[in-house]
Amino acid sequence: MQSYSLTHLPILGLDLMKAGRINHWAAGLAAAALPVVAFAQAAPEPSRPHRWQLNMNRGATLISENAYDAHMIALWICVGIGILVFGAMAYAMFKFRKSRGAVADVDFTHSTRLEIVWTVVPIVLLVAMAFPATHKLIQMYDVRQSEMTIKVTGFQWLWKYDYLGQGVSLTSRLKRESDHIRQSGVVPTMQDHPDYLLEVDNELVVPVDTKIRFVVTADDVIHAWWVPALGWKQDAIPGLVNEAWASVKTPGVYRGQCAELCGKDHGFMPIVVRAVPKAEFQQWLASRQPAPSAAPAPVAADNTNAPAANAQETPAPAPAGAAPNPDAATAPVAG
Ligand SMILES: [Cu+2]
Repeated sequence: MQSYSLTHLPILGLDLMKAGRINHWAAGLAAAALPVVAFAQAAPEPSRPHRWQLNMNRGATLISENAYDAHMIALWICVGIGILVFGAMAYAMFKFRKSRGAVADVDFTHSTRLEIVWTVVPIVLLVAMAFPATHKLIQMYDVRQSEMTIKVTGFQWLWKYDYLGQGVSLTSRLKRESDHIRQSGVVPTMQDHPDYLLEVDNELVVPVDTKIRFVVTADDVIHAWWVPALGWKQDAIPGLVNEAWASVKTPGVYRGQCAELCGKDHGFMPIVVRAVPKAEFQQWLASRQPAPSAAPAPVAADNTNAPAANAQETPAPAPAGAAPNPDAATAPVAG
């Protein structure tokens, strides 16, 4: 019998539930400490967290950088306010302490001048922060002039990606290796499996420096498509199409997860985005596309026409309403 809870945080490299299952405090603590060690040694991925990292990542898109900048502006304003307020308190407590003969002013009621100051200053600060924040929010939702569109569909418990207008579709689900590890009872180490629960069979390949519009929906329950390095999280809701966009600046691998509790395998539907140079992307896309219509009798125009080497990697799109993948349905029972 498998339970699920928010203690599944594989994005942090921790599967606390699995650690708890072996009923051993020391092993649990070791499992929690290992990711920290391993992150420092693992191969560089642009958005991979590193040891003692305190701040958020800058991410790989304009939107994520906007979010980072807004966060830093607010942070430094807060630091300034903190220094002023705690400085004034410390000064007052030291300067006007009782041992130096200070006497409390019991007649003081209010100061109009001070009240104006502490009303106007926060207003100015809020307005000063609201202008750039609004500008960035508007930019975030502006999908005009997109160069391509990818449709993301959430299923229990995998993702389907359609490169709209390109004739390319693929499904992307937790890599079998991660599945086997989690069902074997073995506690995976970050040295052996640095991307445990964050690897998929088919990665979402995208070109860099290309404005990509994502339309996000779901087939069964509400999921959410979230890759932190892209700077946004979008709900995937059956019957609704949400949208967002990304233009990845740096080639690399960016990992994410479903971010909406969507059932017992919610913690096991990772997302892997591989951003590659444009030329490489065109090559990849061509290799996935249906064979060119040299033959005058095209049969079904789907990816079953793709070259055999790739057809093997591309599972058939999950039919709506049916269990999307027999493995997905049976795997957890075994565990
Ligand atoms: Cu989900």
